[in-house]
Parts: sequence; C-alpha cells; structure tokens
Amino acid sequence: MIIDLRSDTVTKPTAEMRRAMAEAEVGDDVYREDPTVNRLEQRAAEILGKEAALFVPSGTMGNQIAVKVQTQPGQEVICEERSHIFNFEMGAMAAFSGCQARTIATEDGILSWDQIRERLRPGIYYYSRNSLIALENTHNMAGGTVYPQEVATEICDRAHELGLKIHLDGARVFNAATFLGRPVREVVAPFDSVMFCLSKGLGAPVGSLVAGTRRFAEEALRARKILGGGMRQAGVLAAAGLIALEQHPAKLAEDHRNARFLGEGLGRLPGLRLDLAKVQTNIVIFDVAGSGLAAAEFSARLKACGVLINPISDRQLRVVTHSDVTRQDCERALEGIEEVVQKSTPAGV
Ligand code: TLP
Repeated sequence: MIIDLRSDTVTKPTAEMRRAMAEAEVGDDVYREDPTVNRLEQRAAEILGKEAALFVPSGTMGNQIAVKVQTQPGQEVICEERSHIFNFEMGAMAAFSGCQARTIATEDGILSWDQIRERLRPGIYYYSRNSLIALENTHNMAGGTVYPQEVATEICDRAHELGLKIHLDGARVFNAATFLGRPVREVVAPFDSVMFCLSKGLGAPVGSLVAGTRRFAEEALRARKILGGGMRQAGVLAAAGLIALEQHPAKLAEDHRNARFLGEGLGRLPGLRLDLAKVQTNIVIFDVAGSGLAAAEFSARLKACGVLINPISDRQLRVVTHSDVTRQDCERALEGIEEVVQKSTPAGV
C-alpha cells in the first residue's frame, strides 16, 4: 500500500460523498439553476460570514478572479515571495489582469504591516498604483504557518485606511482556524475577498469557493465565465463539497496531530533538519542536506519504499497529512524515511 503524503489534494471522495454525488439534484449552473451549487454557495457564505460566495473549479481560478475583480491593468499586487498566487499560478495576474506582483520575502511566510508599508508606492503619477494585497493563510511553502489574528487584522485595517483591498488565499484557511481555535468567520472577517479549497484538507474531489460582498460575487461570476469556469450540472461536485464543508473541518485537528507526530519523528533522525515551531497545521517541511542526498534522490528512494513525498527545492521535502492517512500510515512513513536515512547518512553525521 502506497502512503501518499505529497499533498492534501490527493484525497479520494468518501463513500458518503460518492453517494451524495450520485443522488445530487442538479440544474444548469450557468443559468444559476443548480440547486446543489446554490446551496453550497449559500452555506459557504454563511460559514465565512460573507455576503456571497461563488463555486469555482480550482483555487487558482478563485485567486485569479479575486485579482481581476479588485485591480486595474498596470497596478501592483503585494504578496509574500513564496506565495502560491505569485509562484504557482503561471503569472496569471499578469496574463489575465495585467498586474505585476510586488513580492516581500519573509522567513515564515507571515507578512507584517511594517513590511508592507515600506513597499507601498508613493502617490506620484509615474509609479504603478497599489490596489490589492494578497495574504496566504496557512502559508503553504513556509510549512503551513498561520497568521496570528492580530497581525492579519492590523494589515487589513491599515490597508483599508489607504483604500487598498485585501484578498486572502485561504486554500487552507480551515486549517488556520483549527490551529487558532477560532471560527473561520473570525479569521476571514477583516478581508475583502477570500478563496478556500474544498479539495485540500476538507477532502472533496474538486472545487473551491471565492467569497466577498454581493457586488464582488456578481463581478466574480463574470470573471469566472471569461476564464471558462462556468460549469453546467456542477451539483454533482457541489454535493461532495457540501459534505466536505459541513463535516471535515472538525477532522483537521487529527491531520495536525499526525503532522506533529511526523515532525517530531523526523527531528530525531540524523541528517534531517526542520523547525518544529513551524509545524502548526498539516504541513511539515524538512531539510535532507545532512543525509548527503539531494531532495529529488531522497524522494525517489522513499518512493521505492512505498512512501510518496515531493521535493520542493534541492534540499527540502514537503509532507502533507490529510484524511486519507492514518497514524499507522505515518508510523510506516517514518520507518521508510528512517530506512532511506540509514542507507544514506554519511558516517559520523
Ligand atoms: N497547492 C498545491 C500545489 O499547487 C502546490 C499543493 O499541493 O499544495 N493556494 C494555495 C495556498 C495552494 O496551496 C494551492 C494549491 C492553490 C492556491 C491552488 O489551488 P488549485 O490547485 O485548486 O488550483
């Protein structure tokens, strides 16, 4: 049996999801006539405490819709240097919205208002205008780190005073809420728009939501259609999404406990390094340089032991726990990792 820790996107729909998908009441969602999609959007808006939400096929589309709706061509979007919206969306903010990213490097993925303030453009006509700030919570490539709520709130409040909009890439915001022990609506309250994924820790096969004011959602609907994201009988997907949204947030704490278990185990192995303080949610990033192996080679050897973990740089790998891996799977994964380390660690390390 393969243990797949490459991402929380790999989960398969549960039996209950599959049943709900088979039985879903559907209609043409481009006419806004799919009752299951409408129900999902309504529930998502309620849970987030936003006026309206729109079902989209992917997190990438949700993020890019938020950029499109809240910027003009030629403007700058401020984001963290390792953010998904900047690194893994193929320059979409330039291609689709005509915007350039102004990135800020941080150690832990968490921006502060002071760092943002320093990068804001002066209001002189020959500068690009800032219009949008995009935060990522949890921050994926920093290792699933979480914004302290007061840091996020300060950024939003100060930005609003200057007339800037704030988008939250909340692909894993339910993980952030779990870590903070707060309702997700509190976590997203200060943001103008928020995207979250059903298809990550929440376990649904497909889909994300993007939410904000009613006016934002109306514009988002147009942007979704331009991107080719107008789906038809999408209720079959929304049905699984509803189960993910209602039931799975409560299960995330277990993924977090498993990640910590893995993090602690990895920390005990010679040749591996990681910062346990950053293991806050369901992601563990660890450095294998001390094992004498490049991350890609480490990953290939692990695969031969039946454990899938992706490299994210020459020396780092990323583990992501999710609802399809148990504590026992994590124990087995640690054994596999130990085996790779034992066969590779240079003597004396
Ligand atoms: N993340 C994926 C990969 O693309 C890296 C993963 O395996 O973690 N925002 C954040 C913070 C994300 O982590 C992701 C996907 C997205 C947006 C995009 O979501 P999708 O894949 O649905 O377009």
